[in-house]
Amino acid sequence: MSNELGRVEDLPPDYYNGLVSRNLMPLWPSLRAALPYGKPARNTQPMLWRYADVRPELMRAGELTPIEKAERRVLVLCNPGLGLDTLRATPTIYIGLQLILPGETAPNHKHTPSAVRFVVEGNGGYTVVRGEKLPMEKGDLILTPPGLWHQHGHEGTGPVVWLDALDLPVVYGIEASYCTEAPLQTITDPKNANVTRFRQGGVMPYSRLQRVRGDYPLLRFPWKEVKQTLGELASVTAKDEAVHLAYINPETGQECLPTLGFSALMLRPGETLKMTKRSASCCFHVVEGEGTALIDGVSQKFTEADTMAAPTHAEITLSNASGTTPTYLFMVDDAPLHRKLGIYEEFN
Ligand code: 1HN
Repeated sequence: MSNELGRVEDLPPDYYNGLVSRNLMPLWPSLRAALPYGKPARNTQPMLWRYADVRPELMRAGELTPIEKAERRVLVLCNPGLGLDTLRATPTIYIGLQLILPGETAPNHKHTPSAVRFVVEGNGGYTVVRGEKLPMEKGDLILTPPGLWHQHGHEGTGPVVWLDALDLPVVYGIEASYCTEAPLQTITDPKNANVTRFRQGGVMPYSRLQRVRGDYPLLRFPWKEVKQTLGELASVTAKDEAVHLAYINPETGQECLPTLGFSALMLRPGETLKMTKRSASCCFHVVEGEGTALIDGVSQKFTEADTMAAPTHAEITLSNASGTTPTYLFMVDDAPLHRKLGIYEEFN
């Protein structure tokens, strides 16, 4: 493989300018940048956003900007390596922290990007998705898949904050991002019915058997149940294996959204976990506990409600700071997109 491909400067200026005037470009001066050898070029920086830093700014947004002026009151976690104005935590993952105050409603809309909410703090928040009211308790994962109507509300006291994760960078990048607004939904399904129907792994309503609709049957994943399952999984997991649960579509057994994958990790007391190196980029959100993340040589201490980002092909080691209590992390990655593109890889 030649390291000395021709440069733009090697071409006669009139030839190069003539190409440009015809909207043409020679490939060879850009080939190595477009297709680096051995490993992709990455601009994404290993990042940590401390909730202690973000929370006061979010509360200030609550004072400065009424919900009517925001639709969604969100501060976006932007990776400086990717440019702040592109609203990306990683090349494919948008992460924001959203605040809703008591009595507020965020209008009903649907859009082409896939979204999830992961509840960070507060009580009384809810999201209505596809006519069903989904309670939002700390640690719950709520899906708002592409094309499903969703609106938010808050019936409690005190602020409610959740983390939004979207594949917006991907959908925007392919010029397919748009939304539609409509009046608030009428609630047509009993509260939490999706969780009741699909709560027990291995069984589901018989009527779904012959007609798997591929329509996102389960929309809410209560943290209480995920945490309990992690504890039980730990009791049958070898010391050198990760205690790691994937959030799935119970009808298909596959990831629950098309492009982004969601999972929960338990770091046992005293555990240091070297993650399998993968092609996918990812973000971590600390549900409970504290520890250290070493991402591509950058070490950062994390505590509850902090959020981290890691580039593609990253070396990641996570350590629990406690020798007595578990640390729990929620993880978002773009592995489903990598798999669909046929480029998903694991190394080591
Ligand atoms: C969105 O629909 C929500 O529904 C939050 O809460 C953040 C960021 C970009 C595009 C759509 C929401 C969003 C979003």
